[in-house]
Amino acid sequence: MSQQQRALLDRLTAACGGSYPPDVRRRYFISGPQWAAAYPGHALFHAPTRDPITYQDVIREYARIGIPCWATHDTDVIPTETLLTDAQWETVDDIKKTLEQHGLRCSMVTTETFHHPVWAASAAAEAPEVRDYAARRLANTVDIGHRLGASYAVYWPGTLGYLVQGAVEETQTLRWFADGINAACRRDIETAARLGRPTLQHCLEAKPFEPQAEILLPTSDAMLAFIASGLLEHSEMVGLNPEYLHELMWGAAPRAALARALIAGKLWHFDINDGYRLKHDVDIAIGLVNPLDWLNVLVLLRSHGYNGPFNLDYKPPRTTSNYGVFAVSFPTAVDRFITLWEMAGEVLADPIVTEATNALKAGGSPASTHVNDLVAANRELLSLHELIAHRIFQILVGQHRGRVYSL
Ligand code: XLS
Ligand code: MG
Ligand code: MG
Repeated sequence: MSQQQRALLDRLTAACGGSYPPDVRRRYFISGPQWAAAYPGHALFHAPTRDPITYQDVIREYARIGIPCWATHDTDVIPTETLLTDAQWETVDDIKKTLEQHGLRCSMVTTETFHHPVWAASAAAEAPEVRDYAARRLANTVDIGHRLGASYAVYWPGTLGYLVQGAVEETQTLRWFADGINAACRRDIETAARLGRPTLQHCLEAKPFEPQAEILLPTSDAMLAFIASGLLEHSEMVGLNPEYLHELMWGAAPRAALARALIAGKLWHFDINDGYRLKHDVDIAIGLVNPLDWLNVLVLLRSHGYNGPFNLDYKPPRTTSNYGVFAVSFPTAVDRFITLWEMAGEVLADPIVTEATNALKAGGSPASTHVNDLVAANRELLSLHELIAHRIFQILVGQHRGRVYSL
């Protein structure tokens, strides 16, 4: 039965067409997180629907699909109790070997500071021993990152916030949080110098709600303000890992949030996924909800020469099987990203978009500088805004290549 169903899945996936061979997929700086592929489908109200899988499974399958990079939380691969002991290095070295065997590289490492009971009051808890432990865990992740050849470390602060008000003093907690990042940067400078490697790029990731009701650093903008606050000893080592859906969740225009990170020179890493405004973190795969917005996001990033990772931080839905995770979910997500990225190139090269944009920028040659003449000179030109949006829609659906839909 399940063999037949797999054959059906494979046949229909192939019938969709539009997929890229693994060697083409590998040309893009795409990373696959350990936790995304290994997510078993659990949630507060949901039991898991998939069986556990290992890093060996994930790395092997990513290699087969053509996902060139792998990323992980420390606890995705090493039990909490084993971290910070010599035994952790056995696993790290085995991961290194597995990555090499399959021709993958580790691009990013991150510390789990939200799931384990020790983080009940966050990594910036009142208790100094918890904060000291957090600093050691963050520094340890830096060392793991160097050992695996990573270039990025990500920090999603998770529980940094509260359910009920009054006990947590925000300014104090933010200072304590900065102490943890400072410890990671200090360790990075030492370790990188010892190994003759460049330091990592440390990237903060915001999420407006979950797993707390109130979050101290809820948006990428809040993270930018935190980086510039003076609390960080090495703010030049710290940038952003925005997540597409995390910005939508608070009602932002993701493209505008990314633009603010770009002008600050802090857009270093990008978690790509999809979902709905003002809803929880559903982590749907890229392009399944907002393909037009995604196309526009990628136009912005391409036009600014963004060359950091595109990290597939989504969760295959609970209805997808273990088999489907690698047969359908990951290859189709990668292919939608590539398609949208290439389409973004088409938008940038499109003669209609280019001519319209240039015409808008040239302005309307007003008869005088009087305000009424400025309005008159631009009146017809400004209809180009809507024309450009129409053209981008056409590119999204392939109509720029002459395809029409009529009876
Ligand atoms: C959770 C975050 C998490 C980070 C890494 O919502 O997206 O997966 O990307 O800890
Ligand atoms: Mg994320
Ligand atoms: Mg998310």
